[in-house]
Amino acid sequence: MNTAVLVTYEQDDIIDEAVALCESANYKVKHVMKQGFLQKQKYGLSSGKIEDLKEITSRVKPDVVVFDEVLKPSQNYNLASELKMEILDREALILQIFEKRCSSAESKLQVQLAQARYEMSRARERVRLAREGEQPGFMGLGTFEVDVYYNEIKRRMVNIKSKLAKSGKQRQLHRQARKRLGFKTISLAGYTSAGKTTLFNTLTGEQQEKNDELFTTLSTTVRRMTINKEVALISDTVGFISKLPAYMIEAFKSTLEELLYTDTVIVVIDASDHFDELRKKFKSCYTTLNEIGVEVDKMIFALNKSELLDEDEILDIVDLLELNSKKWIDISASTQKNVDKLKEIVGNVFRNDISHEKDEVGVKTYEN
Ligand SMILES: Nc1nc2c(ncn2[C@@H]2O[C@H](COP(=O)(O)OP(=O)(O)O)[C@@H](O)[C@H]2O)c(=O)[nH]1
Ligand SMILES: [Mg+2]
Repeated sequence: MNTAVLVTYEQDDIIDEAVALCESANYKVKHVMKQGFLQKQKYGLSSGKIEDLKEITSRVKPDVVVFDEVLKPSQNYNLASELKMEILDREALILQIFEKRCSSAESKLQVQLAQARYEMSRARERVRLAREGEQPGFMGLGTFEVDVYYNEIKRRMVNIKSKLAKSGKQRQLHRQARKRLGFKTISLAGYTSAGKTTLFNTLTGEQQEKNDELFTTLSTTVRRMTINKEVALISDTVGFISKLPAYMIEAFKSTLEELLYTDTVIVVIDASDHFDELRKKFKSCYTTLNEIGVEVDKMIFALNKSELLDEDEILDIVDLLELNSKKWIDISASTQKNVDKLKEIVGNVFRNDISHEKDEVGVKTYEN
């Protein structure tokens, strides 16, 4: 794993998300610098803070600095020249996560398109700066070269779009290939920092050492576990991200396409979030899953971090999110609370025991 120094805001939930995003992109966060404001003209940070950051990076020696805001190319350039290292802004970080996790031909194209859009918006600023004569040699590019660069991205985008238009067929093939493995499959969905990876590790913990051929060929985000004494495959999907820019939504959705051919989706919810946040995240998650075509009967709603709440608070959340008619369970991925019950529910979905399951889950969770 590579290392990062993270520059982010002061609120806990924002910090948690930023750290989890870094981890999804394979960066271990070695230091977090918290700031009230990250949109200063020259560096994003104030000039005084640059000195602090320089001191930190020379001590920690990270591979990159992750800046949890969108940086203009000029700001990125200024920061990189001061710190003498690669700077990843929030959007570049998210694009790295998508790039790492796209599997089908179609989702690769969607991610390439988002990457091209990211570069395009930056190329535009370069063209503008070059034209205004402000920074003619900006980042080593002359006016002419900036135009060439801009046109090259444009051409690339047209090319990707035409490939995308033809890629519907491949999606189908990909889905069939997965099915042929012949195992039941579980996917984890939910917001970044809800606890998906922790749950993934909890659920697959016992199996980690067993390394037979077939399973080592699966990607690191797919592992085996046992449900009702049978092997099932579980995968940790790309998390939902707060403030995802509009141009990345299609790329994000395409990374979720495996949810369509999985047997059950565990929707991991951070039950310790404040009510407003909780409702907003749940709604966006649920709507998106519906939009991409995941059936509600396949979903199990796991209220995670529930060891931090009492029974009444949990029931309030169930009301708030209107989960009464759905399959839900309060769990804790870190203390293992109700993890066995969650596995039982998964087993029941596998058996297609849906109508019965709804009643049973309600009773079980109310009375324990
Ligand atoms: N209190 C509590 N914290 C948890 C629980 N599960 C995960 N976390 C913490 O939540 C943070 C995000 O977890 P992670 O699994 O990386 O979330 P992901 O982004 O959804 O994969 C980490 O600091 C975890 O230690 C839980 O059940 N209870
Ligand atoms: Mg994760």
